[in-house]
Amino acid sequence: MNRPFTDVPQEYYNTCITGGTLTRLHYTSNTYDDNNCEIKKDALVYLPYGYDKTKDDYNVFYFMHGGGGNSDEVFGGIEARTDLKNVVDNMIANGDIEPLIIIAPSFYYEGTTEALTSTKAAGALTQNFHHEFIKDLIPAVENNFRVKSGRKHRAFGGFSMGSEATWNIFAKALCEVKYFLPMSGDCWAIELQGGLSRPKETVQFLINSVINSRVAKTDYNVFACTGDEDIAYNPMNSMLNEMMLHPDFFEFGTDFSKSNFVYCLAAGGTHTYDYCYKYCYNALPHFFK
Ligand code: FER
Repeated sequence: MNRPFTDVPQEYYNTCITGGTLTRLHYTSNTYDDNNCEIKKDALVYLPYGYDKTKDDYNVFYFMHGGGGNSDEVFGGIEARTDLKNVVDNMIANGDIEPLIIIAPSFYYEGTTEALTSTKAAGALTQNFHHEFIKDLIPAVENNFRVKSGRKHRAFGGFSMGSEATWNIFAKALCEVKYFLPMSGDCWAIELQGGLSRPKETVQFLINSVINSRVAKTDYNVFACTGDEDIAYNPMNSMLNEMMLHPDFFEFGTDFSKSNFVYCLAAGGTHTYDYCYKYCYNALPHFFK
């Protein structure tokens, strides 16, 4: 029942003549912890080709980086030094997806120290990110860009620790987001790599979150990706296998026509952004339908 993984066509890595632009969004947030400290945050923003010429409102994909990263990481800064922008530009140009806005925020903030090197400490930040997402980031995006409002126009995805952040947004902000793209990372709500060590409790935590949010099974879609040579393969695969035992909440299929959950496994896929961008190529055409 896994969805076959498709590689990105080689020409999608080339510069696209109808490319979008990157800009930066600055906003104010809070640590939302005992320090209750105001913090300055920023996100890198991808605006599709033609954004300045249309009056259209767009769907939004929130894309979280992995451990040790920052808001520049997934696009390679405003200069677009990674492959992501070319891949998305070409997907839009070829009609694989509708033009969309991509927001690359960060779960770190200035003053972050040990969480930059400790994944356990980073996990505390990914599990706190929903406060900032709901209270500050979504409003800042909606105040500054022409985006469609409402959960069916929002997707959240991320790589590695950004995948952990994605499971947390699924658990804590399901009322704000319909589409999820966890890539190469399990949910650490119970403990570090709990998808492997405590799959039953981890999945029960996610089920309880769905029940508490009162969102119907037909109203959330998860496209989970990893590779069989990825360091996150065992934790994520163990967790997804446990999820398959709960079709009342997670019904696996090869697309979202009759199911709400897709597991896309790349043979030879490693724990790298190269594969992460390929997962975006596989997933994004299934969102915002
Ligand atoms: C995982 C394996 C590795 C995972 C995260 C990592 C959230 C992160 C590794 C790193 O940042 O070095 O299953 O899930």
